[in-house]
Amino acid sequence: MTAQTIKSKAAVAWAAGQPLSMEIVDVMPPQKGEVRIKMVATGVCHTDAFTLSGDDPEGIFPCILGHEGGGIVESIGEGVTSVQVGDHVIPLYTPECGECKFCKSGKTNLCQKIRETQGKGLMPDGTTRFSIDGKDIFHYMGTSTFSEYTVLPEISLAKVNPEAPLEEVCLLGCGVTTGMGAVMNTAKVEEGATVAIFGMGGIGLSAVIGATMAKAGRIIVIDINESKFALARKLGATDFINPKDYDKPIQDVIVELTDGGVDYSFECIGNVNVMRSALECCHKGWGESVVIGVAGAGQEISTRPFQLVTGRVWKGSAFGGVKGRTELPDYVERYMAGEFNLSDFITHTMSLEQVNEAFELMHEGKSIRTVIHF
Ligand code: NAD
Ligand code: AHE
Ligand code: ZN
Ligand code: ZN
Repeated sequence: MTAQTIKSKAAVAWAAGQPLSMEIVDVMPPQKGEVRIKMVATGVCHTDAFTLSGDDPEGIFPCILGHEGGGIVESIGEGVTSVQVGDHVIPLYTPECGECKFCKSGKTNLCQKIRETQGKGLMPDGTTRFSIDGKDIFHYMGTSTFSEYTVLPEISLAKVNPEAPLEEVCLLGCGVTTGMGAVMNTAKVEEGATVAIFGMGGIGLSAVIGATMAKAGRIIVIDINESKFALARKLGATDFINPKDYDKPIQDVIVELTDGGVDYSFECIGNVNVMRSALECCHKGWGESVVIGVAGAGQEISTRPFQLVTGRVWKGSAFGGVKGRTELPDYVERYMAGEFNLSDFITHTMSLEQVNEAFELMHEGKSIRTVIHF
């Protein structure tokens, strides 16, 4: 049967800086190469709040935010072969077409096949599938998971084990994969290494899991909110630093504590000053710092070039360097095999109607992840 336009409950961001508004939106059927999914659950990531704040140069309104979801295929468009109705899927804000220069390079997960239209809040054909009373509503990160139904390109879906609880593995759609992947794929932390992780939100805590799995010797975590340290300790962190306890740059504290600096550091906050500290706490000659946090429009990082001349390396990581279609299903399998836990991260669950509360909890530092159940 040909799919029809359906009505869907969605949290719409009408403008930057305003709370999301519950609306009934029209969701068009999936077009050629597209898939419509019914959302089961979605996490709320700091990046959703970042874009809503107006700091994202690519923020475009009105839109439907959300990019950390898990859902079930409801209908498929012409030519779709890799998923079928009923499949369990995780939406990918970093797609994997397998045929672009980036996918074929073997050097990056940053598929560029649809990056231009995705950044403009549009499907690959340059139009949107969401509307209210005929007015277009834009997509977000190609995913828009704060909607009961959403449409994505086929290349933006990872098909996962149907036995995996989507209410938990949705976190692999962004936060947990990002932190673990940055440690294991981007930095390739080795056994015995000393690691510093700045920011103990969902991303930083996932980096702690990655570092523990990599058998890092020392895992130093840094946060200004000490309530985050208990979970970090449970996940394997060994040293805990609150920068507010010191009256000198935190990089100096870490260099003293580690006989010259750490082997690897990760910035999981989005603060350009902390990015500098993260680089400068690295060991001379070999220390590597990975930027994960997303900084606002117009912000820039700086350091003395001498820091790089003397062997420190500054890198970045998006979605943990993970190729979504070919590699994410295995993260789900590893979760199913008990290699890591996701429920520790889920401090709150709520309905879509309560999504603004999820943002408040995040801003107050009271949540790690809120998961919205549909
Ligand atoms: P979060 O808000 O849950 O956590 C941030 C943590 O940083 C909090 O615990 C907070 O107390 C701490 N913090 C804030 N300022 C600090 C400071 N000056 N010093 C030390 N700690 C400080 O956020 P999250 O969801 O974990 O996301 C973290 C960052 O990662 C955000 O910038 C987000 O946009 C970004 N992100 C990037 C990717 C990627 O692919 N690169 C993916 C997901 C999220
Ligand atoms: N749109 C912003 C940058 C936002 C950004 O860096 N996004 C990360 C994912 S954050 C997920 O929580 C990312 O993957 N970036 C790679 C990409 O291609 O967008 C800006 O500054 O314009
Ligand atoms: Zn995210
Ligand atoms: Zn590609």
